[in-house]
Amino acid sequence: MIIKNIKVIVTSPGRNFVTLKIETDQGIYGLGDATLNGRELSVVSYLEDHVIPVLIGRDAHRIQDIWASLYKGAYWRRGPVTMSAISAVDVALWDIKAKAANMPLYQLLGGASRDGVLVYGHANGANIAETVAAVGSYIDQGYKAVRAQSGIPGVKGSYGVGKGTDHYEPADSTLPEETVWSTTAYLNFIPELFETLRKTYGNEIELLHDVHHRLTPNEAGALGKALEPYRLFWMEDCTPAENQDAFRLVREKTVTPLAVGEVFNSIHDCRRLIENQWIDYIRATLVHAGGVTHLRQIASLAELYQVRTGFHGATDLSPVCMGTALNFDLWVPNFGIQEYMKHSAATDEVFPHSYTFKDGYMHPGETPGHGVDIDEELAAKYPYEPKQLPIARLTDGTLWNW
Ligand code: EZ4
Ligand code: CO
Repeated sequence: MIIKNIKVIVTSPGRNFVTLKIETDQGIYGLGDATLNGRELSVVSYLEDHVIPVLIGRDAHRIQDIWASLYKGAYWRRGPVTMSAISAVDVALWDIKAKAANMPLYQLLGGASRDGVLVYGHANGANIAETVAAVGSYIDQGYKAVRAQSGIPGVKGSYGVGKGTDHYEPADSTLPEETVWSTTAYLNFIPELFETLRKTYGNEIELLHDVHHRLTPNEAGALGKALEPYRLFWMEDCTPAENQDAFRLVREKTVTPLAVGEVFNSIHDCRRLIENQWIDYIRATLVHAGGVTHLRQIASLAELYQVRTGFHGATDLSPVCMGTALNFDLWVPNFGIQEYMKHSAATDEVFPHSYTFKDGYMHPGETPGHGVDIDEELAAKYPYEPKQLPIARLTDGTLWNW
């Protein structure tokens, strides 16, 4: 099966998405997600200028060889732009292979290991009362796991808090929005949020929290310890992970489970974290960490060390990524949980898909491939809108980690 034509489709049905469409001489096509939030057009250029010309005329079935040639053949290895481009190609080729086999992707990977994929939703509010109510609304919708984020009194623009009744969408301004961060205010505040949630909803519901890289290892250890009575499912991205050894310091101080990796793009970003069992969940995703081919390798390494998957699934990862992730999740032996933020109605219309949600679990559906398509005519009606992610400064003006 020969690769005949490849297109990069940029569309913004409420937010920006980059989609790669690979067409073959046999009429079968595959889709891959290439969205890198706030840096979308750099991946478009990488694909159009450097990747597509190399792929035309190649055998679409040779996924492993194409992966290796894009990874090794560029000479310049890894990095989010390169790896997002490789991921998009890889996912599109797995979509093609599964369609050619007339099977949903999870069947090709090895079949279902479970009946459904446990997902967690995003609850947020400006204060504890609002966040508690938001968690309740997820429980009412059937969710078994909910991430809780709250505004902190006196701190402008806390991570994870929506504006008005909107879902939280951080990349909402042309130039980076400035937010403020106070570690002291945060650490004084957060335990009360989870204490209230446990008092209100009991111990059965799984609760998660995203620190979004704001703490030092020592502070993260202290927070993990303070949250132990409320039995979190995980504490996410508690400190930056460029220095993987930082997690040893956190691990020594708390038994609160640790998740990290939504910004990782390679197995080398998490090898030490996994081999030393410093984390419980790996969040590297199909769209940013090399597609099915590379994530399979990361998941297999993690399985040896009882580290489970917990893929990133925010709305800046397109339905193409979500559908692929759900196929992967249904199969992967060491599955933990999948993040799920519902896309807008406009996004769902541009990307018709077979995945469904019921009683806290999702299923990728039985459509051959990953089960997600694109309506190109509709996509064309939503032109690209330049948007960047916010930055965070300490109260004295020092630039901090967002
Ligand atoms: O901030 O996807 O766990 N989810 C997250 C997300 C990220 C965005 C960045 O593009 O941390 O909300
Ligand atoms: Co996160």
